[in-house]
Amino acid sequence: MTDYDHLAGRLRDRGVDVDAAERALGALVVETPSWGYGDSGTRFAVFTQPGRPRTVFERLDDAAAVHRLTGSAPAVALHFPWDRVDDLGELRAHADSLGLRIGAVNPNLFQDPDYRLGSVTHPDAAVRDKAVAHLLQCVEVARELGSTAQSLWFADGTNYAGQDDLRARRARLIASLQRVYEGLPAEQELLLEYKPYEPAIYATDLCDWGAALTVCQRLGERAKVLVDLGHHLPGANVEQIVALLADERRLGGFHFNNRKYGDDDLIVGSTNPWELFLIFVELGSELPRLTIDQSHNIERKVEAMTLSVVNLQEAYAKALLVDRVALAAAQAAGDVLGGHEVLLDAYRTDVRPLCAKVRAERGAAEDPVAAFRSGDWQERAIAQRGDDVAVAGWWGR
Ligand code: RM4
Ligand code: MN
Ligand code: MN
Repeated sequence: MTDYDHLAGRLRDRGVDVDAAERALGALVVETPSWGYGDSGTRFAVFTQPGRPRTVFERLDDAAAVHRLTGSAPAVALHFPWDRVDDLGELRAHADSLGLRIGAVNPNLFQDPDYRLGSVTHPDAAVRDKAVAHLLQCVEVARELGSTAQSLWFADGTNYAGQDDLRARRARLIASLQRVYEGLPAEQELLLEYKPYEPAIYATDLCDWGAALTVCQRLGERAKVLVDLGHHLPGANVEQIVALLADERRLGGFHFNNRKYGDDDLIVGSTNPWELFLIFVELGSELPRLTIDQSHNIERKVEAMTLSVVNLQEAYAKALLVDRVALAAAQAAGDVLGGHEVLLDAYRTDVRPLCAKVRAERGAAEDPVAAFRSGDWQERAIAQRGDDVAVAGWWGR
């Protein structure tokens, strides 16, 4: 008897609809980030890797490799101007040829020196106009690429009490975003990402889910909150935030990564797999946009991204096994640990054989990380692309 037969048999005995779980798992879509394939670093150094992609076309090639291995990563989120090309049609065609589509478009309002005091919140109207113009340009870029979301993160904030007026900044933020929202075609959503601190140290303009949600409510129903798992103060109950936003129909999506201390951007599921599982339990079968936002500085990019997608598949698979009927019954009966045990039972299930089967059925690898490690992807990338250290990474582009 194979591991899969053993697992499927046990699950069926427990009343799990294994076929339905496999169908749901097979439909999982994860967007990987173009910026997760190029060189990156800490604030102390950028680590260049031999064979890294030199252009957005090559970054898509790497994303396609992750999709081939995992079967769940058919979309790629782009960052502009880092991914700027002369011919967007050519970029879209390249994605098509690889079996990929373009995910969320991420504008960049945090590297231009003009944004020293903020972008959409800047005290000077001319700088705000410049920021809004970039955002509207990204709306057009998305339209041409067939993307359905603008994913916005602002570095805007202040470092010292008294540096600027907090309410005036909020008013400027809302007024600027209203201009963007008005220019948004019906098929696009506006996702607002919050973050408590960094680079602003005293007051970040979109510091938490409440700040983001209330701005979204002022904009309109296609404005939704994006939850980056690394953007909470220690101890925050992220799955509860997810429940609240989903209940308000304002959960726009995720930036998946994992943290131990700050916004660490480690591989999702590497430090807190229980939290990741609980988030998928909260989501149920209604999944919003799921994007990876990580910084792989010393690990090999394609391998790290592959492991990230596998970790998401396993967390989702476990969540699909939760006995919802038993959970509701325990909750209704006031059985404090009964519901907890239902969750533990699903979480402790070794779902790897089930994930392997679903991947194999989709033409992906049974064990994606092992397949990557035993293949010659890295060697071929080095042969084709060289290891020229002069290629700029994501800081420098
Ligand atoms: C931020 C945030 C954004 C990402 C930038 C580079 O901390 O997570 O999503 O675009 O980093
Ligand atoms: Mn993020
Ligand atoms: Mn971040």
